[in-house]
Amino acid sequence: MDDVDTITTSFLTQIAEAGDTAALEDLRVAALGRKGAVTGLMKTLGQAAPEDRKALGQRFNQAKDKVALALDSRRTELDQSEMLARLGGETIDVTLPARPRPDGRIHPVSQVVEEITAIFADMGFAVAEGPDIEDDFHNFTALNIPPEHPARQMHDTFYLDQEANDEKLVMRTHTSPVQIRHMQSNEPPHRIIAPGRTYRSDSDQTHTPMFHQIEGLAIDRDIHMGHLKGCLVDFARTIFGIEDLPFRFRPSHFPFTEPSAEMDIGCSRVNGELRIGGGDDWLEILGCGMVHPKVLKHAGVDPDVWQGFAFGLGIDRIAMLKYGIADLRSFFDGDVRWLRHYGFDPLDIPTLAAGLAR
Ligand code: 2U9
Repeated sequence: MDDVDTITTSFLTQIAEAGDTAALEDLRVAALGRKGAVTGLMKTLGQAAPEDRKALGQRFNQAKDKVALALDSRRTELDQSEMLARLGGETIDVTLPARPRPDGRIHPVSQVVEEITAIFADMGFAVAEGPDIEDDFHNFTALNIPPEHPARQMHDTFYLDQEANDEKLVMRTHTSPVQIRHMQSNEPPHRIIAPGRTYRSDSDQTHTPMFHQIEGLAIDRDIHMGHLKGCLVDFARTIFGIEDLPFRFRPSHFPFTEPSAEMDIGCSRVNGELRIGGGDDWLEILGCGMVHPKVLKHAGVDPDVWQGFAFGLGIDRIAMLKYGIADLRSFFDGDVRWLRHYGFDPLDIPTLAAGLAR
């Protein structure tokens, strides 16, 4: 036996006897590693006579392949027996209680959307949605806010570079375009609410560039201010959980409604702390009115046959009032500690039957 056979046989024996995968790895390094014995054989080729090199090279390669194959098959055997040993030794106690998992919390804005949606759903309103990026017509003109109307400046609009019909696209400044689109593609009567994100270039303790609104629309042949008042008073009393909540409607002006009003609820301010309910103070919570005939016409609805009311309110403001959160900007900081404190149990789904006030 020459060197090649001796080295090969020795490794094959040791590999067959290797007791675990760690010992096998040591053998692999000792044989095929950079400084291994089989690798070392290859390095001697340069010193052999040129006419012997081809045959020697073939023998070395065969030796290397044999050792590599033996390593592979022994590894498969050892892996399998190590796994069987582990499985035999391990037990799972299925009677152990599950480890508690931290559950997520519902953001106050989402909670209030759910609550408001539940209230209006019980009155027969469906939820409608639309795009956050709008064209000039749906955000302004259809709502009786023509170009150069001062209300356009008041909206602090974010304009995009892209255009449609030679007008810059905008981030919607209110959810009103959702109602326009709904009327354009559905036949009256309409009873919808449109909750969603809205955008205005404004930022302080009570304004953020993105905020949330819910608007509502009820259109039928004979809807009047009495229906508006009934729905909105019922809404305010349910959302704040106060059955005899005082309210008043003040005349106002919006381009899209005529007549227009703002609704206040009774409150008191004790040592700077706001309390909703009785008292001698008033707090504005929403704007509303009868939809302007021009708006109906723009949306393809005949104002001689159909009429109705609309309203709009800021969701974030309602959440701040209802849950005593002072700074609107904290809503959108994404701080999980804040969410753990102000957030809601995901399993606590609001319904009117369950009573909304907690
Ligand atoms: C259509 C027709 C009329 C929606 C309305 C208001 C009054 C209103 C503000 C409340 C607080 C916006 O978030 S806020 O700043 N909104 O006062 N919104 S009436 O009127 C509509 C909407 C759609 C087709």
